[in-house]
Amino acid sequence: MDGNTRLHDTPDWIANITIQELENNPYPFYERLRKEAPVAFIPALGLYIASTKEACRAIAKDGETWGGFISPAGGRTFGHPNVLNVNGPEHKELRCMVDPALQPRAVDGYVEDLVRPIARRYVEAIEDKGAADLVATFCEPVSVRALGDLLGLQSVSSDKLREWFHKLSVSFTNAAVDENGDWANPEGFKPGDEARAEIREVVDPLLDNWEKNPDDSALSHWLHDGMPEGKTRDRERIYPTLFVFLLGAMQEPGHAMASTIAGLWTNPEQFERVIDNPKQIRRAISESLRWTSPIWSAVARQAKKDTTVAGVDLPAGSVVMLSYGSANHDSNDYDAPSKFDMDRKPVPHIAFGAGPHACAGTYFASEVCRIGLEELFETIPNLERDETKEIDFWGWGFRGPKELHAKWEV
Ligand code: V55
Repeated sequence: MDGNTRLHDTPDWIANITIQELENNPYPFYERLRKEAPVAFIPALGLYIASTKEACRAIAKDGETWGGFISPAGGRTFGHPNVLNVNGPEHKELRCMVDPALQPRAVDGYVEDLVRPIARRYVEAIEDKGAADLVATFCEPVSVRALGDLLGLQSVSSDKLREWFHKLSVSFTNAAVDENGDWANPEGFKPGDEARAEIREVVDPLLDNWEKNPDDSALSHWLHDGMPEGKTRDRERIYPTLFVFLLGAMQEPGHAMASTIAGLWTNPEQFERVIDNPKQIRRAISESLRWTSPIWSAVARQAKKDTTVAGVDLPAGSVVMLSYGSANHDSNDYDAPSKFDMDRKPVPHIAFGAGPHACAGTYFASEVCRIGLEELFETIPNLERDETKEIDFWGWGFRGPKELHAKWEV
């Protein structure tokens, strides 16, 4: 690590924070950060964190000063170049590769036919059971199957896709460094290494086929779009971004659906209203993304030049993590931010980021959640929380309920 730590007088409460504490419950620490140190150097991470809405938004939107950057553990997990950590023409090329299938107009053309049958299939599998963990039986399977089928991974089972995002996530969030800046848990990257090797084994033959026989799947387009006649995109330019997708884009719509249900369970009147009026599902999802942002603290930026944010001087090269889950609890923007309240004043959240690296899947993910929850609530309108089981939210990089136990009369 560089000498960053020495430039800063880090108070004990910041110096002693551990990633485990943040993963269990990041909110108390961040509440203090927002008040006392909106941009703070965190020795356990070897980088800065921005925690307020204002600081996160200012950094994310200023593509002149700030380049997309991936956390060291993220870079170790995905490899280079991936869409999160390139800028300028290289970023443009990768966004031109991933964006077409995710444009709202394109999504509107296929999303009903893609997602509704998937959601129906998974809800039918639990409908007669009277009880289920909705994370494992519904939210995650719908999330991975929707994107899996869009990409062209129909031959990969939902359980395998869930295993992949889980392993990549373990590796991505293995962010702790020791006092020398070396990995605190090098073996924590093994699950990601395993997943990457298996993904390549499974996807290489699919790419072989799409090279000769292009079809409508998104991955076939990733190979062919924007390439000169007779050429396909080099796989080494595809895989790192595919790993990004197979983690966040697979996992987060599931987190969002689960958090929406959990949020509604904290507010029975609003839950009932949403069940009775499915049009309100969109608003419930939007409030849930603010309330428990699925990508809680997983993106970063690097300063291209010396700059100052929230009164903190940041030399060129400084890396700042944007903790959107904290920004979305900023009391400057939201009254009682820890309350789920879909009737609150609609101040836009920043769960999908902002600026040049704003989420490519904003619309697709929201539609997957909407259709999934429409099918679930329509088929099981008497869905209730199983009060005998705790709801444990977990995660700092990515956050959502680990399990969600529901019951209903059959
Ligand atoms: C991010 C997104 C990802 C991912 C890791 O925005 C980090 C941050 C869309 O996937 O896999």
